[in-house]
Amino acid sequence: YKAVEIGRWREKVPLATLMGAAKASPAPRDFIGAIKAATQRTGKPGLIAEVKKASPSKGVIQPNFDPVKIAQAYERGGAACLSVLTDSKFFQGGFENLTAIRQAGVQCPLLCKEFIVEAYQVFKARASGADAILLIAAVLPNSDLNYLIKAARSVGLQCLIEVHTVAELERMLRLDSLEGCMLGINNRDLQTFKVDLDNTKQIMESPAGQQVLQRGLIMAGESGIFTPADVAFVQSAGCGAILVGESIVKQGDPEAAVKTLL
Ligand code: IGP
Repeated sequence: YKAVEIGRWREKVPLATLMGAAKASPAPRDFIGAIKAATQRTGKPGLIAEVKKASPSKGVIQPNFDPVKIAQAYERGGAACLSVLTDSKFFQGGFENLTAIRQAGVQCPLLCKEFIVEAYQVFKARASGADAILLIAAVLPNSDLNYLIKAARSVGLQCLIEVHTVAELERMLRLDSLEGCMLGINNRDLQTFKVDLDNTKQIMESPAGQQVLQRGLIMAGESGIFTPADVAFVQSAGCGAILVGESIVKQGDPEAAVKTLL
């Protein structure tokens, strides 16, 4: 995260123009509601399927990357929501993928997967067709999080707030308001890139993890989920959602790959 160049997304479009475009774009869809509905239907964690071409740890995962085709296949397979990587520097993604997927008529709510540190990116996400944004606890103090959550709410976006440790989760539970927010535990250590699903279990067993469930907040298990056994593991830990990229992107048939996790 240290490598994130603050401000590199500042483009020629003035903030006021972008805010106008964000407010004028079609009404956002209920991301968290779609996850809850999927769980009611299947009894399993709602799947957020990630449209991902490459990653810093694995390099190019999907050489013949067609974001719209992958998104449509995920939707046909029964994904509740999609996550679209817009970060170009580390993940070879783009905001144009978000727009293209939305314009192709995909109905699943869309998460903008970006390293968001300022409100400009929040409005850019909404203007590009996102229904929710990712906020990463490790890179943001609570004052910034409170501000970015408010900016998101002002244009109807929901937030997925990502943590990696119990201490971060405790800090998130002290935010002004988690209205319109869900949480996620990233099982990948972003310093070492090591994945350990046990991280989800340990955090959910902590008092902060129990508070998440008592407050009726949805927790997503993120990263390193490959098999139905992995899904069952994070579900038994208390996750109501899963965020999966690599294991379903890598398959020749993403629609079938999604079905194996539902
Ligand atoms: C998906 P995986 O191991 O299934 O491809 O992981 C997702 O969790 C991962 O891409 C991710 C991520 C992030 C990417 C989680 N948090 C923050 C970029 C930024």
